[in-house]
Amino acid sequence: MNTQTPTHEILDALIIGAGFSGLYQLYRLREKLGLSVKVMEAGDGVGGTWYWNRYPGARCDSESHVYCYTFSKELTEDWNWSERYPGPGEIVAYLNHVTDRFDLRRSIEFGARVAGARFDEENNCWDVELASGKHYRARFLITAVGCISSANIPDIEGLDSFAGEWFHTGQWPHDGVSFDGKRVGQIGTGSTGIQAAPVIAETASHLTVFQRTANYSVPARNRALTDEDRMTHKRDASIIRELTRGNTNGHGWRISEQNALETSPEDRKLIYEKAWETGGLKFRSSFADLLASKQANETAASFIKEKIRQIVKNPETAASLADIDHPYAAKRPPIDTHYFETFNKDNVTLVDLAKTPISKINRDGLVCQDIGANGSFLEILHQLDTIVFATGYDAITGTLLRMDIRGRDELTLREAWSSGPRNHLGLQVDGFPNLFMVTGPGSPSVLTNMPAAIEQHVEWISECIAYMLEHEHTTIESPGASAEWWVKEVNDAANATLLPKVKHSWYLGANVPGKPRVFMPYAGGLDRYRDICQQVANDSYRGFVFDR
Ligand code: NA7
Repeated sequence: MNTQTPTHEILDALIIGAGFSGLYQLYRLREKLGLSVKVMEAGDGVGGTWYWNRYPGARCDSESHVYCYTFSKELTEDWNWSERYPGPGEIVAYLNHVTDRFDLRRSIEFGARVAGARFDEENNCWDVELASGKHYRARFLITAVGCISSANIPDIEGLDSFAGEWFHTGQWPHDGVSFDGKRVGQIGTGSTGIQAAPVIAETASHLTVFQRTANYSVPARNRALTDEDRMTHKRDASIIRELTRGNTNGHGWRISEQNALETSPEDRKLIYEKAWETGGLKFRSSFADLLASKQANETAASFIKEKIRQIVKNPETAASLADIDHPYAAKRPPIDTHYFETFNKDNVTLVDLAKTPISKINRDGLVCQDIGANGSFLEILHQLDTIVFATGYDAITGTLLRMDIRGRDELTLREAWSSGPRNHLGLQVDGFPNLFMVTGPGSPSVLTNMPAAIEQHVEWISECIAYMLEHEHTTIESPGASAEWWVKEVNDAANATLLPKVKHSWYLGANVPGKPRVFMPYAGGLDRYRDICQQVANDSYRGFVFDR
């Protein structure tokens, strides 16, 4: 990073990112604490993840009435969601509404990509450098960069030689992509691929879905909301708020207290059928023991696999789609609109990469390898006009580590996390004073309905800064021992579940070659996490050190 003396503004706080986290953090620090704050946003508009993710079929998996802020009654009153699950257009419109309602835009610099930040030990402030070369100085630096904003584009030989077009779902052109009459290849069958395939198949002349790992999915059952739905959500807003704050997952429901293994097979089937009809992520809350016991999980897994075999008419395709190698919901469980039904269309083919792995891309398309009966390799060319990479993200740490962040003694975040992310409560890293992370690694983040986790983090950080102002503290940081304790808590929480028991999962960083294989989110539940953070604050920020 260029260390030229910064000449620009000196702020109380600089926030990176203008999505759900950054906007609320700006509001809390500027409006409630009266601080001088600026948000640096790489995009040309607000929205964060949703600003970039405009791929076909993109839709939030949280229900709209909980995928929103709860801090302002007036805001809840004056916004009307149109569907059970909001799409990117509506979420971005909501965030623009919030931005204007609270006059936030004047504190946001758009097209401002942060290249790096260095802690100036002499002046106890952060020197932040933008890609443009511009500098800012700020006492507090808050990353609000989201968890899935760095695209993971696999390094497949020959991509440069491909004569057609290719796109990653997380960097989708804002003016759309036409698939009319095109032979489209989609790589990836995570939440994104499962949403995209049915929509791409509507207009493509042919869609080939390349599946590396078969995946579970439950129908989303999206629908238009009625006036009555909206009235109920507004009337019950405070009850819903308490519910999302007081449960493990931040959604608007509780996990059943009943165990699958203590329920008769007949009753269990009825419960799963009902959950399948209701649709959505709530399916995973059908029983208390689904993520704790392999045997219990197997009951949900085999129910869904049976549904796949019933829906998909071609037995070979059905077998590949249902050949799932991990426990249900041990990876992020997708929800869909006619995903499995899509494979009954004449213009859709599944390629099972477990049988014929990708070997390269050439001018004409994607080449897979088949092993002949005599052990010889055969090449199969899938001719394509367009390739869609629905291959996910360098999640949770990727965006943080792409910036050159340096703490005390020029220690880079990349060095500090060379064996995986280490921090205290998912909020602060040893050696990086006055740097806070919203929904970073070690916090419940992606295991929850994100706005619920975001509000908790933003409120905790804001209260911590208010405490520092009141007590005239200049810096706050967390010593290594605190990180050691918290990393153990994070590992223990994950190991009490089936979550680490998968081959490729972005929760584990295992989807990105070379990334340390460490379970990153805190799996102990948002309610428990909230309590721990509150106890730490009540105890004068136990485990943190002021004015070292
Ligand atoms: P995911 O869940 O990481 O899914 C990525 C998919 O791409 C998954 O099926 C991967 O297979 C596949 N993939 C990744 N790399 C390759 C290569 N090299 N070859 C073939 N297939 C590959 O990302 P999503 O965008 O779907 O979802 C991310 C989150 O966004 C989601 O959970 C929601 O929170 C919203 P794998 O399973 O790793 O074998």
